Amino acid sequence: MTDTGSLLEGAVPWPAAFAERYRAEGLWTGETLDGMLRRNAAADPDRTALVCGERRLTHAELDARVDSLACGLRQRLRPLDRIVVQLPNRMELVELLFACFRASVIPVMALPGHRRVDLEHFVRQTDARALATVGRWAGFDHAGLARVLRGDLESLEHLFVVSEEGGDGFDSLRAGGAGLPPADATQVALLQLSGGSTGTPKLIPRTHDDYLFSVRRSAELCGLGPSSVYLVALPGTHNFPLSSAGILGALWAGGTVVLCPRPDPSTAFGLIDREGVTITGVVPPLARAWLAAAPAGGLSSLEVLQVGGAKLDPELATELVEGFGCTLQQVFGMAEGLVCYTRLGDSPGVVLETQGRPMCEADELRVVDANGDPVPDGEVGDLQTRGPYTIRGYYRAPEHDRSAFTADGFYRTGDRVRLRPDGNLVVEGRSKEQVSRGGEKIAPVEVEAHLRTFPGVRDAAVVGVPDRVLGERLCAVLVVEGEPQIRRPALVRHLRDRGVAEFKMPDRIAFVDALPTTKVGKTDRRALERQLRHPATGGTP
Ligand code: OOB
Repeated sequence: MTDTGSLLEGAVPWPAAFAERYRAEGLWTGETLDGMLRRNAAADPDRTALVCGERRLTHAELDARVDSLACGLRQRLRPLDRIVVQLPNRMELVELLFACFRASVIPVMALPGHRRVDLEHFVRQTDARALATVGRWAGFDHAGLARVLRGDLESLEHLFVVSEEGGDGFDSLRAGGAGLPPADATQVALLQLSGGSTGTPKLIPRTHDDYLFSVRRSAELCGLGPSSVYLVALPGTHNFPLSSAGILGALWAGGTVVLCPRPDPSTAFGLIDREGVTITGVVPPLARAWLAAAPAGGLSSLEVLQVGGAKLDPELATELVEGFGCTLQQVFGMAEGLVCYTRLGDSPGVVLETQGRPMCEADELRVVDANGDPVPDGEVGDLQTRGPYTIRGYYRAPEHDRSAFTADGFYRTGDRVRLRPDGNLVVEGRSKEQVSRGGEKIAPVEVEAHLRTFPGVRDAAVVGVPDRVLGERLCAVLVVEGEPQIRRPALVRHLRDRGVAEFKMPDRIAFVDALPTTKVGKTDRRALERQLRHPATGGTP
C-alpha cells in the first residue's frame, strides 16, 4: 500500500467510532477505486471496458494504460498533490481519473462549463500543481485559458492538454516501470464540487472507502453486472454520472462504459443503438429533449433510465415511462454524499411520485423545522443527513462547516422534503440560496457580485424563475442609474470577460427601483421571486 500518512490536510475525518462501525459492518472494505481495475483485468481481461467514438479498450488494456499514465504522473507529481481535471467525455478523462487514483494524486472535478473564475478558485483553494484540460472544446480555447492560469498562479507547474485531433492526448505523459502499489483506501481519493450557495463552490473530499461504498451499493441496486453498458451522457466528472452508479459503478461491476461527447438525442440515441446501451442517467431537461425525439418503438436495448439532479415532475415521469418503455429510476443525490434511489421493482406510485429512499440502512435522515426540531411525520421540513458516505466537513473550510453541519455531524442539505410513511422522500423545494438551472447549481451571490461591476448597475440580485424546460432559469434583477437601457447580450459579454462560468449566465434581465430587503437588511430573493411571477416589473426577455 502507498503510505500517504495521515488524512489529507484540510479534510475532515469521520469520528473514529463511526469509521470503526462502517468497517465492522463491511461498508468500508479497504478496496480502492483503482483496485477494481486490477480485479476486472484479471477476471475478464478481454471484455470491453471503454468505448469512445471508434476507440475501444478492454479491461486489461485500460488497466495497463492506467498503469503507464500513473507512473508518468508520479514522475511529475507527489502523492496527495492536487490536479484540476477539466475534460469532456472522452477516453482520457476516465484513464486520467484512474491514473490519479493509482498514483494517489487527487483530482479536482471541474466541469467543462467552468471558466477562469472557478478554475482559478480551484487551483488557489487546493494549491493544485497541475491542470488537465482539452485544447478547444465547444468553441472555447481551454488550452489558452490554461496557459493564462499557469502564468498567474504560482502553484500551477504542469499543464496536461489533450489535443482536439483525437489521438492519444496523454502519450507524452506515459512512463514505463513497475506498477505502483495500491493506494490507501482511508485516504482522500478525489475532490468533488458542491453546487454552492455562498459564492464559489466548496470542495468535497471523498475517500476511497466512502466513495467506493456508495459506488458498489449503487451498482447493486441499479442491477449492474458484466453485461451492463452505461452511457455517460452528462459531464463525466459530476457525481451523478461518475458514481451513481455511473462510470465507476459500471466498471466496478465489470461492465462497459460508453462516452457520449454531446448529449443531443441523435448522438446519444446513435450510441445507445450501436453499443447496446442498457442504462444511462440524465437530468430532467435532457430527459424531456430525448422524449421529444424518441423513436416510436423506444430504445430497444435501454433497460433503465435514471433521472436526477433536479426535481422530475410526475407528468414528465409518466411520459418517460410510456415513451421509452423502460424502467425509470429517480435519483436524488448530492456531491456531499447521500444518494436516494427509487428501486427497479418499485410500484409506479413510488417511481413516478417520489425521489426514492437512501441506498443503505446506515444513512441517517432527519427532517427538521427552523429550530432544528423534527417535524411531525409526513410534514415538510429541512433534510439533514449523516452516514457512511456523507462528508463531515468541506475541504479547508472550517468557517463554512460551522453552518453547513450540525454539532452532531449531520449535513444540512438545504433541501425541503417530505418523508412518506413508506420511507420514500419527496423533494418539495429548498431552503438554501441556490438556483438549479437544468440541474446545474448556481449560487446567486457569486453572479450578483459580478453584475455589480457592470457600468451603471447600482445593485443586483439573482433569482430563479420557474421554467417549464429547465425547471428554473436565471433572472438578473438590476437597480440601475437613470433609464434601464442595459441589454442582456452586453451583460453576458461582460460576465464572460470576467471569466464567469458559461452555465451561470442570466437568461433574463429585470429592472426594479430598489431591491426588497429582509428584516436584517439582506436582499429578499423570495420576495423578488414572487414579484417576478406577477410581473408588474419592467424587463427584457
Ligand atoms: C446532484 O448533486 P449536486 O451536488 O450537483 O446537487 C445536489 C442538489 C441536492 O441537494 C438537491 O437540491 C438537488 O441537487 N437534487 C434534486 C434531485 N437530485 C439532486 N432535487 C430534486 N430531485 C432530485 N432528484 O445533483 C446529484 C448527485 C448524485 C446523484 C444525483 C444527483
